[in-house]
Amino acid sequence: MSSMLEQLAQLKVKALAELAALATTDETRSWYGTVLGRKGELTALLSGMMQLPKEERPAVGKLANEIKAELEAALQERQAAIALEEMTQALSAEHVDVTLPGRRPQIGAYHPTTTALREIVDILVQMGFQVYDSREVESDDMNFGLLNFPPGHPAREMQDTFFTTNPDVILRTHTSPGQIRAMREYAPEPVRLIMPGKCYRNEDVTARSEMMFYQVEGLVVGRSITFSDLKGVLLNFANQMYGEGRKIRFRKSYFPFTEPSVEMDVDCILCGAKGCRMCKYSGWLEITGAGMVHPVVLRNGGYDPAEFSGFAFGMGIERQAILKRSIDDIRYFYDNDVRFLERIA
Ligand code: FA5
Repeated sequence: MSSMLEQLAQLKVKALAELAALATTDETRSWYGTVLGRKGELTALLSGMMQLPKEERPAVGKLANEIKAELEAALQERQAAIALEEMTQALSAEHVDVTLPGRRPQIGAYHPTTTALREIVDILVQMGFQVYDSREVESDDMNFGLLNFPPGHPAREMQDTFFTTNPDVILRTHTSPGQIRAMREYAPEPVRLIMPGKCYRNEDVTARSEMMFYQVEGLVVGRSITFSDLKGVLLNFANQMYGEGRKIRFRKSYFPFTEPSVEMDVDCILCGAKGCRMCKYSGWLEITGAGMVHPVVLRNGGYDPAEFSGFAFGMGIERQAILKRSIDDIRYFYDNDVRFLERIA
């Protein structure tokens, strides 16, 4: 009998020592299984009780009950202490220091190209132009041939082209091929369209020139459209885009698809035409190429030049964003350096 009582006492000491070393709630659960559970050490020990003489059994049973109650109480106490410890740790891990300076959320902003594009499109839409979506991948014919650039014509070299392995498939060098596509879709109805989009030129990238840039093409075809209409539209555009009272001037130019061809300048918005770095001390900023649609192009688009006339213009978007927001290098636009976008927003 003494050995059974001793074993119980030893079990208690060992179990209490183990319990004291536990650190987590999970560990206390497995301790319960090992010591007090149905297949635990206490049950295993008591299974030998039937071999004891009858008179010894009550004392062993009593001690076993006491130990069980004691261990259960010790377990509860330990679990409560561990739960408290775990909660304290969790709270300090999630601790919020209200004295720390706040983190400013980053506010998104439009890319300067998007802003300029929207501004330009809005002005022209308000004048009655409709947006026509043309394609970026073009045939040589659409980009050049039908726009009156004969094969081998030196004017093709004004726009260095990105070719594909198929010599007839190129990336458009300007938005002007949209003129042919739009005319072929609408002829013989009059049209008043703008075509914004990306263009690609195999050029050396400099502060003023990118390989990929945006243009907005304008095209008006109808009966008795004159150069005065072109002038009125561009003057109105300049006043809305760059402020009332702007002066504009036309310089003669050359494009195979317009005749006559011009470049339109606006008086320098930065220096009031006195001369500065931005206008290269000329007092004028170049805004767009333009002209009266060439009769050959009208015919290629499906209009009879004896009955119809029209004007077209093609303006660069980044260069206008540069003018309006005093950005000094076009390369910032597509470098994807977020510091530029934050500064310019
Ligand atoms: C043209 O592309 C003609 N298609 C414009 C036109 C349309 C004339 C309709 C007449 C009638 P040009 O090559 O000059 O012309 O380009 C027009 C504008 O696109 C330029 O003034 C400039 O603002 C912009 N541009 C041209 N090349 C680049 C480049 N590499 N990087 C950034 N902008 C460019």
